Amino acid sequence: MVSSLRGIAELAKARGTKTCVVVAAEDPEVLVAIDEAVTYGIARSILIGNLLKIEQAADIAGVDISRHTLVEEDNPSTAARRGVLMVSQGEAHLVMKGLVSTSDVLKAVLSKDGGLRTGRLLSHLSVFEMQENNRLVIFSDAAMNISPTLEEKAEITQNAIDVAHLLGITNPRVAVIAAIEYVNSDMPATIDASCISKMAERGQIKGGIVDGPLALDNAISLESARIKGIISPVAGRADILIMPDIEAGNVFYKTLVCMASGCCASVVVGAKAPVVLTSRADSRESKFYSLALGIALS
Ligand code: COD
Repeated sequence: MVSSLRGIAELAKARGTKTCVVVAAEDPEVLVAIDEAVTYGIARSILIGNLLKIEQAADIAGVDISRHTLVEEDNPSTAARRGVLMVSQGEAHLVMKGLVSTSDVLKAVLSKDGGLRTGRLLSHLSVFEMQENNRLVIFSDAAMNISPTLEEKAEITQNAIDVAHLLGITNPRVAVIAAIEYVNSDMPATIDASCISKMAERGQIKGGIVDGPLALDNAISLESARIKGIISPVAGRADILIMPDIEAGNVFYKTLVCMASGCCASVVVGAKAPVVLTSRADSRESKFYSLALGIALS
């Protein structure tokens, strides 16, 4: 079982070198991450973007650009579409976002023409280390599905469970998060959470132990769960946190990164290939581990 972000990089290494296409690659921090992945032996790279700006960014980053294949495309959203098309045509195994908006990349991925649709729901997930417990926790969705319906939450949950399996977490404990741990009809997230929990009991979601609603504290802290008297196979020991909507997911993500110096690996799953979406706020380490996660899953 993988229990650290370093372990994700080792898993990627064990899976062999993969070709990653970086779209709008004129970003020094992204170049550092892809260059490190090349050095670590997990990636070959294709950089699409404005070549002059890529060279300038490489100078700033201290990256030797001769180790990377370059493709000229000045317009960032066209670069996103070209990069996604290369993955859909089998020329690369995964795509990583550079200096282009998240929604431009996601729109290219969702395009019926040259995109990476599979018929499944695509969802964003992040993996972070709980250092005191020496284990990984996955949370979803911080960046793609804005206000998921009950059915979409079920698919987000299934996607996260499938990734947990690939990380060797065989029967992950899933907490469906709300503000409180009781069903309250004034809080729709609590109703969805209890339905997701029942759907898993009935086999509509497979491969994990799902419980909710749980509040964040009693999902991850055994002490909080004990104080509240919650009897649950998940409370206090969740491997996966399913967030009620993008606001909760994104605020949780940014809180970890900006206020708790957390390091996360993040990727969009459910498409034909992983899509690595990092945000400007992410550290270099987070960008590298996101790439490693994408490679491990591709
Ligand atoms: N999985 C599979 N198919 C999808 C998904 C999904 N998650 N989302 C939309 N689709 C399909 C729809 O069924 C439809 O066929 C087509 O894609 C277009 O659907 P729309 O019109 O709802 O989608 P768009 O193009 O308007 O928006 C999709 C985005 C993913 C771009 C949108 O949901 C979005 O902007 N999400 C938030 C992205 C963001 O800003 N994140 C930043 C946070 S840091």
